[in-house]
Amino acid sequence: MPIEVAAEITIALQNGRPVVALETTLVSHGLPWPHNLETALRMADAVRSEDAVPAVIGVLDGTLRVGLTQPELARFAKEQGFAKCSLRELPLVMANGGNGATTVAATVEVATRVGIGWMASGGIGGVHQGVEQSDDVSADLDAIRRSRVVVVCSGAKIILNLPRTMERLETLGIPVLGWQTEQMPGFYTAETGLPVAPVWDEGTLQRWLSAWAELGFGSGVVLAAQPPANLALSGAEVARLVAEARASVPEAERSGKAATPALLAAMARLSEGRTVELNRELIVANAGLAARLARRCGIARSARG
Ligand code: PSU
Ligand code: MN
Repeated sequence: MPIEVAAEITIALQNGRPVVALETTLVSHGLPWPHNLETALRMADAVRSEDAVPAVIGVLDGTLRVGLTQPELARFAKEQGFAKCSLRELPLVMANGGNGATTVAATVEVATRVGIGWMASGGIGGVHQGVEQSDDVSADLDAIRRSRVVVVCSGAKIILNLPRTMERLETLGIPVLGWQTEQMPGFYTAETGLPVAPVWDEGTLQRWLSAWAELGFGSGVVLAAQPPANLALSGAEVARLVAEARASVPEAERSGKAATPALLAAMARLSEGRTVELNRELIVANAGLAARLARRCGIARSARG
């Protein structure tokens, strides 16, 4: 396999220890320097503090790597020219000997290949606003459907068309569970008004995951947790911010690969950094939660099919 897996991760997987995959797009394209590096390191620490092993994924000098070291992560944070790699960009960057950051889509696919069953992110991609014209739907959704990964996140990114994103998840047969919430979290807010199946405790989650694995329908799972309450925005605040961000971004950057980074950057600017702080904290919290749940509720990979 053209994937280089760090020895620590291979050993952890062999011994049935919990491993949590982490993406690098939020490092290279999602957060500004130096918050991006600090957040990536805190994510990895949050996983380790729950006695699990972090598996940061990305392409470095043409090699697809699972388990990047601290100095390597610093390159993703600092250097220019790291491509945003969804599935189809991966082989191109590898063939060119280049550098690439993985999106949720690429991360869950690679995780599935190497037998990692959990991943943490901020917000997943989904159906974009203006989809009627652009047809822009993130590859994250279809990749999660094909994967065998539980994606712990704060729902889908608030810049998206969230009702349509929920419909698409339903169409794809991807289970969406609300971790201790009955409302789908919306990245920077807990208030989207969209209903989601709640799971209140670890025992229920463990039984749910076992049943899902036994049924063998073969899809990943979205486990959505609320953003930290002390920093989260109200539904009204976030709606205003998204509208302002969309108005401030040139038409050409409202869809396509540039859309997500451009809109997140606009929201950061307009909120004077508040969304950056929130983004950082929710990512770190999700990493810790994924690690804890992987340890307590994870089931043997063989059972996952
Ligand atoms: N969540 C964040 N910041 C990000 C992303 C998610 O908090 O930068 C990234 C993820 O890598 C996700 C990608 O897979 O945005 C989705 O991009 P697109 O909408 O172009 O598919
Ligand atoms: Mn897109």
